[in-house]
Amino acid sequence: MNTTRRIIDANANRVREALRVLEEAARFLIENAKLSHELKKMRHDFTRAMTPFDHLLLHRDTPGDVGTSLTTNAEHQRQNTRDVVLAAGSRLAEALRAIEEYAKIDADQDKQQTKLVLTCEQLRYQSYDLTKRITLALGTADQQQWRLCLLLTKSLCIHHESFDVLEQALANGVDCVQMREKDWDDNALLERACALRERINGRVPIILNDRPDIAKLCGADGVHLGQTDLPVDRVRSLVGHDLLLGVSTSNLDQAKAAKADGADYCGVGPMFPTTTKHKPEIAGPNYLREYLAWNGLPHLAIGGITPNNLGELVDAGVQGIAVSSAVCSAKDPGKAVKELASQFMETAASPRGSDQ
Ligand code: TZP
Ligand code: MG
Repeated sequence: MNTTRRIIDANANRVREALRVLEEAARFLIENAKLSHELKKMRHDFTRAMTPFDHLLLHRDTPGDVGTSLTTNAEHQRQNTRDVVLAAGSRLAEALRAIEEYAKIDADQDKQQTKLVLTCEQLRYQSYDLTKRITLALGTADQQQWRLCLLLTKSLCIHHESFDVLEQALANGVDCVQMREKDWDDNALLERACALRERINGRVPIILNDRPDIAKLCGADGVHLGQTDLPVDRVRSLVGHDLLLGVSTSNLDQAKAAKADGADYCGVGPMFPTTTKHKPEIAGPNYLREYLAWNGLPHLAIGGITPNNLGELVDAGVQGIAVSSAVCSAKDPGKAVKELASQFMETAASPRGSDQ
């Protein structure tokens, strides 16, 4: 019947369009080769199943379609890339289901039709899973480029109580705090994280080093993972979009992998020798330059940064830094933050040497 064929043709177009939207997200937004490949394969599987029905084009009657002028406001509005992906994912599943249902009519008399029904059913299940994986890999919707992140470690605060260091840092321009405590008991970590979150009280985001569980339990804004911590994609599926996810990287391959797996920002370093963390190899400002040319995710340059060596990073175009000992162990943490901020904040938005 012509009407059924028109329905299948219209929905086949929806499937192809929606798959394209998802493929572009996997390829260009998250640069994830595996997801791109899976979507491409879905598109090919669908095309193959539809080939015997190519003649359906003859039943197309767009001017006579009463549905083309029916749009809703929701169709014209997307808040962010996640909304785009969710809308495409729903459209894909709906269109596959519509083909599946209408192709069932008289399918027992037509092998190709039965095959189309089964393929659409399989693709629909795949579409649920892929849409979820793409939205997760897109990360949180509010990725930010912070300027000055304080890595707060209690034992490094040798001249002042750590909350005094925190207050002085906040008063002088720190716009993000990462709690970094190694080898603490879990209950002590949680207690400290809760106390820190209470003290910060929403003034800036708080990120937990290493531990997504503690981050969730204390209501932190994010978690920061190293290369040997839990895998980024697994943590992303564990925490969904509730937590910002940062990843330490020392080369561009690691940064690209972090992005493909759902990271929101990268630590980029170490820039200089540091005693805070054992790092036999220094990535250095060259890696920062490479990272900035890639332009993939917000960054925090890290490792041995002090007011004395920050200039080289500013020259390279750095937009955000994370510091620990230069502030925690300073005699005057407020002054240290001010010295970092003064040479950096005014140029962070437009790198030195640029005339914008
Ligand atoms: N990751 C790379 S270097 C580093 C971390 C956590 C240490 C940063 O501390 P500091 O004292 O600013 O060098
Ligand atoms: Mg770690």
